[in-house]
Amino acid sequence: MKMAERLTLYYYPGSYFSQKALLALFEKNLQFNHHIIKLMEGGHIEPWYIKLNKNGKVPLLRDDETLVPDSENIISYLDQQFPAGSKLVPGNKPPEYDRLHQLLTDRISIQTLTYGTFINPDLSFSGLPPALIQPSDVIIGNFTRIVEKMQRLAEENPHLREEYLKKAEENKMFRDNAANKDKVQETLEMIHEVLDEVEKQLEISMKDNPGNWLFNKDYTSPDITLTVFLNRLKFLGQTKRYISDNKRPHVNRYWDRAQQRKSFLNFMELYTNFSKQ
Ligand SMILES: N[C@@H](CCC(=O)N[C@@H](CS)C(=O)NCC(=O)O)C(=O)O
Repeated sequence: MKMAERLTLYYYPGSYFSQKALLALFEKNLQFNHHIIKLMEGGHIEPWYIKLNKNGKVPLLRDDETLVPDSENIISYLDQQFPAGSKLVPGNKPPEYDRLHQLLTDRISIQTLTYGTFINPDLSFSGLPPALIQPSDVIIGNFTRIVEKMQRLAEENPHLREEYLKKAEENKMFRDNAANKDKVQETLEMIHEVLDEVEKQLEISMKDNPGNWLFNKDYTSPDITLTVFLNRLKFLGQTKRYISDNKRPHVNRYWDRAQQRKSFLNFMELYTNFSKQ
């Protein structure tokens, strides 16, 4: 079976967690079918998709009959199934690997960071790209509409009722946190703490070799998370709040290098082509 027929990624190019799965596929040089799930149009809450992934989230990987939800699971799955290409999850984990990985994946709410900056554009350090600026009541209204749609779908699909009601509650929370300016500022502060830890680790790693990634010469799963995170900061006009030649110089150099990595360039090409459509 050709690989392009074997693997399918259900994703949205602008979605943070989808971007992690895409980078992993590109790191592994894998061909895959692209199934775009349009989040803004509620593609992720269509009953057929909820049946495949009861969390109603992207990304989701299908490998023939196997369904793998969640970006971290997808990265581990690809690493086990396709040993060629970068080794994304090392057998012998370097010191600090687990602690830093957890910090990068769990500490910051990406929803509060992203939608919080959209709803409070004055909190963007260098400003949002004009195309992304919308009145905050429109953004909050879009959330409210999708919550109402989830509640309606719960009534229309009794066998998926629990899944839809759980999603409705979660999305209300995303909306309320993003609309709460204090919460967004708290999140922006927390990023300083996370990046301080990253800076310390990179200083150690890059002392051995300036071309090293987070832990050594290998670009692993936490590097994927860090790259996608730094890209999200850039997208939101937040990079200069945290990094420059004088602020966390190791993270700054890392980010310059990460943007030149082939997997990132592949991702950017895909993202740019999609945005042009
Ligand atoms: N832990 C999951 C999180 C996935 C996630 O939150 N995806 C977002 C897009 S970036 C989503 O599908 N949001 C829609 C929703 O929660 O209703 C992962 O790592 O894949």
